[in-house]
Amino acid sequence: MKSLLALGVSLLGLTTLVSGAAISAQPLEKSLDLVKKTAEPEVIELEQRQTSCTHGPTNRGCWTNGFGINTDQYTAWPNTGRTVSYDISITNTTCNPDGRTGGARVCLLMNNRLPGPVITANWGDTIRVTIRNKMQHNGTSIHWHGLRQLNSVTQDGVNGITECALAPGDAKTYQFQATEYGTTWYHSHFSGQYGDGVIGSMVINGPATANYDTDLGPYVVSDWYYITAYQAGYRAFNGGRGGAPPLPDTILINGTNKNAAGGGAYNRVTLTNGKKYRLRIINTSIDVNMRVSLDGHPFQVIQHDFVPVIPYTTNYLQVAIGQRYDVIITANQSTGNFWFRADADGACSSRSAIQGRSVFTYQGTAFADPTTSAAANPPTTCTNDPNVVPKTVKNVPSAPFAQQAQTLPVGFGPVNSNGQSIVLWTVNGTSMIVDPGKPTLKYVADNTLNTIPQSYNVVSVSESATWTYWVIQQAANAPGIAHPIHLHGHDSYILGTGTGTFSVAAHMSQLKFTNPPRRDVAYLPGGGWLVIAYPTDNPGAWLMHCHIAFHVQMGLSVQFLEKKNQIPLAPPNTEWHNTCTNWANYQRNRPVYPQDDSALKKRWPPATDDYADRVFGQNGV
Ligand SMILES: *[C@@H]1O[C@H](CO)[C@@H](O)[C@H](O)[C@H]1NC(C)=O
Ligand SMILES: *[C@@H]1O[C@H](CO)[C@@H](O)[C@H](O)[C@H]1NC(C)=O
Ligand SMILES: *[C@@H]1O[C@H](CO)[C@@H](O)[C@H](O)[C@H]1NC(C)=O
Ligand SMILES: *[C@@H]1O[C@H](CO)[C@@H](O)[C@H](O)[C@H]1NC(C)=O
Ligand SMILES: *[C@@H]1O[C@H](CO)[C@@H](O)[C@H](O)[C@H]1NC(C)=O
Ligand SMILES: *[C@@H]1O[C@H](CO)[C@@H](O)[C@H](O)[C@H]1NC(C)=O
Ligand SMILES: [Cu+2]
Repeated sequence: MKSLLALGVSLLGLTTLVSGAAISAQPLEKSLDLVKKTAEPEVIELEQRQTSCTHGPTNRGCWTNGFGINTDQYTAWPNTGRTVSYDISITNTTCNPDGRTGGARVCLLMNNRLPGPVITANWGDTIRVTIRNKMQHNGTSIHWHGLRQLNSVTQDGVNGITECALAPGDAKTYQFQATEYGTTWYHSHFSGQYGDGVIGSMVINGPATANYDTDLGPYVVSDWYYITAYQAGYRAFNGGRGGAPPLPDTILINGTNKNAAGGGAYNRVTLTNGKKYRLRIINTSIDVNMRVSLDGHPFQVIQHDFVPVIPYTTNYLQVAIGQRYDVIITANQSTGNFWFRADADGACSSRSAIQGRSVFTYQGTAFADPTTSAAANPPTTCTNDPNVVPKTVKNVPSAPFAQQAQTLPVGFGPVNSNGQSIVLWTVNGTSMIVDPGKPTLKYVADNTLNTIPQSYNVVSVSESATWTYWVIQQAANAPGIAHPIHLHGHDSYILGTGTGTFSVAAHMSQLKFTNPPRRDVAYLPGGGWLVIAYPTDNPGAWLMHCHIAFHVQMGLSVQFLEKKNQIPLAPPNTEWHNTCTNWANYQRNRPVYPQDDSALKKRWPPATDDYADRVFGQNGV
């Protein structure tokens, strides 16, 4: 790389230079027309602004002055000064997305839509969303999946960790900057609520690693149950009526599908010959990992999660819950109807044979059910795409690994809960249970972290280390299920995965420290290990959990406490504190439903079977 001075770039106005390994937490000033790049934490380079380029179909790599596909999103972003605002109400209503004969069921929807509204912003914009809890009997909190929330942990939306749940009737305005670009979703983090419909997609426009003509927008692929997520969640608990989670009934694509009896409708997309389309695939399932393909049209992958990648082509994508793939489809055929397929992925322990279908039709062709076939050789193992190369090269120091890496075993088995032995998921021996009315950040604010319950499963990240390294290990007693592990506050640098038990002696040489894949959801293979790293540059309490909703309800979570003395807390007497007062008042009025899971379990099992019948009774299951 050329040096800054050789490029003749003025340093005037440059107030924040990153020094040492700590990556700057300060957004650049608006007047600062420079892009900072951190190839190695120790090396800071500055690139000249890209002046003569206009973002468009043939020039997707550039964005705006000084910012493009070569910008390191972790350290630089445009400060647009623009705010996009949304007002979203969550209501308790009914819906029947695949028109099944049994009729509608209870759904919890955002602005009465499934999925909820698409939030659209440009890279660097401020996103402001007012969330109104208009449900009668549930709290809520909304998480902006994958957004780093750099120095804004109070906006991460995890009740019991970063905020108090919003009581029925309460509202909160979340505000944060889109420091990264790409595709994501937002969803409730209150118990299993998102599975009943409290999800929406988010598009943050920015540069891309390959050109395309048209952005088709988000394509939300999700499993769906004819019972509610709470009913399914109840059955998933050992001691419930079954043991294993129930199977979903169908897969919805952008909120719709046909049902087995032929009712309902397929989602439809129209293509024009000769054009290239960007499709933003998002898996918002609660239980099912998906295998996604479009007959006759390979996918060119340009980005996964918020990480742009060197483009590569594949017929099939394995999409874990919470993961996103931005792909380009080339409409190289002149006529026809083609199946888009989203099937439960047997290779990733998804046991159901359910299928999601939608139809891509060429302009000029009459719409009909396609007769096309899927590509040969679907993947047979569940992987993290080890060959994916992030566009922005980021290397992880390997020297501290052996000494600093710590192991977090993921277990399944009896734990003692209120004197009873019940079967739950654990991380390092603890099944997480938090109190939605007493978040970790409250303990931080009150300086009472020494009294935080063990069930909060707080793990401290070293204050002095610039990188932190974690071995997530399936414990010997764990069933051979792959878990999509989601980290808040950071992208995981995926150093490696494997089967058996990880050891430095046996596996160090297999780890990838040079530009490893990065993303915010990574598979922990069944009977194996996942090794991740991340830079300790974002003070906060960051949840890391399995994104299978039943597993998070059953405690498969840990929280990393990072730089606890530098966490930006909400000032006194602000909305953040009011929501806690409102939640406490709601609890005093004896809510209809007691907390019976991680909140993300206080009381288990339900006192009597009546409780279960009350829950199950409501939809005539
Ligand atoms: C939604 O409404 C149903 C009755 O239609 C009720 O049983 C249930 O408790 C309500 N759920 C929430 C979260 O308000
Ligand atoms: C949320 O509401 C559902 C009914 O819609 C109920 O089954 C569940 O127990 C409620 N959970 C809490 C913690 O309020
Ligand atoms: C999916 O639905 C959203 C609206 O909810 C729309 O903006 C988007 O374009 C749709 N995706 C496709 C690929 O049609
Ligand atoms: C969504 O993720 C779940 C769990 O990781 C997976 O089982 C399912 O196959 C995925 N669905 C799609 C359409 O990718
Ligand atoms: C379109 O492209 C795909 C993948 O490159 C190829 O398999 C197919 O034969 C092409 N179809 C036509 C009509 O050219
Ligand atoms: C895991 O639990 C053990 C036993 O309680 C404890 O000594 C260890 O510090 C924990 N590991 C981490 C990373 O917190
Ligand atoms: Cu899991």
